[in-house]
Amino acid sequence: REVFSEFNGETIYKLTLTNQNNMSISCLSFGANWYELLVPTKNGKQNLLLNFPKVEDYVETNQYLNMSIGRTAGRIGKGEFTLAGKTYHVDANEGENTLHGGPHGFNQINWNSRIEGNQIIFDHQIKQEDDSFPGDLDVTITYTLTDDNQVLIDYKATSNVLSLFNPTSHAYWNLNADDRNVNNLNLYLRSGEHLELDDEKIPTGKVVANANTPYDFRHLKLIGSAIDGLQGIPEKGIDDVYILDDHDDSLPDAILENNKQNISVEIYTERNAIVLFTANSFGADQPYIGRTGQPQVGVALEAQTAPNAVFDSRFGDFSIEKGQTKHYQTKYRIMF
Ligand code: G6D
Repeated sequence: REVFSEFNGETIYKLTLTNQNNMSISCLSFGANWYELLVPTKNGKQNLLLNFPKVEDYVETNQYLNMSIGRTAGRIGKGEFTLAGKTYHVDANEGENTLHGGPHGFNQINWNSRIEGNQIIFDHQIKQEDDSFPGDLDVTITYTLTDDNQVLIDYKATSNVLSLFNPTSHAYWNLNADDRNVNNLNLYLRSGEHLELDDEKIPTGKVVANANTPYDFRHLKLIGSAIDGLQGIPEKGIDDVYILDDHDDSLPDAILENNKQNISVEIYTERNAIVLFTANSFGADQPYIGRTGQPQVGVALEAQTAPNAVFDSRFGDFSIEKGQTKHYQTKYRIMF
């Protein structure tokens, strides 16, 4: 553990693990952020994630770059939801809606941090008065690096009242050694349908089949070819909730691949959705280390419970009972 910087009167730490294959991961205590994933290549080391030089950049650009997200990933329309017959309102941070845990989510916290063996461990108790969600939630986020080149992110929480817990990682990937965006990378998603969203990106409750649309990634396909097929939509890119096919532990739910360099990442999750976000409006004003800000500078693949489960139990359940401990894990298998 080393000091990364001072920010708002607090010390931000950088924590690093290296495995026997010379692959390493680093995290920042601010936002329990996945700062870097370095793999050895012929020409030195290559970072497969986007990152910024300063904590201030993470706060100011508002992209949740590689942040831990909670208490709830995605959007809660009007910040309103009902649990056991009682209606709750949480703080809004995108118009009237609550995105990624609201204005005081996991991404704003400087977490307690330590290294134990091959794990980086963050913990924090987030209180109702901090983020307006019901009750106090004790959260532990653990990053494990194994000697077979897997990174496991484990989210564990215990609540003192009935509340919500739907965490994710907002890691942005780019597997290119050069300054290209991700349009030349192949993507696979084990998903036959995605959610219809309204103008504010709130799920309407309808699902749309991916087959025969640019959204179809059931076979490895260039991200750029999907984007080309979407030029008619204002955003010119993808920011959508993919519903995963029935869970199977042995199958990757997502694969991102740079087939020229033989680098790929497989993602395994027991959650029912992955949000695919292709960084559509990112620009040159954003100071990525070693990369030019541009549309599709990176791609986020956010494993989570579908965000509309909060209204509609057909899409799952991310409530957490009083006294209950919930546990979620996402596995990233890196090949290089
Ligand atoms: C998520 O789906 C959302 C995007 O709309 C948002 O812009 C991004 O996080 C920061 O992927």
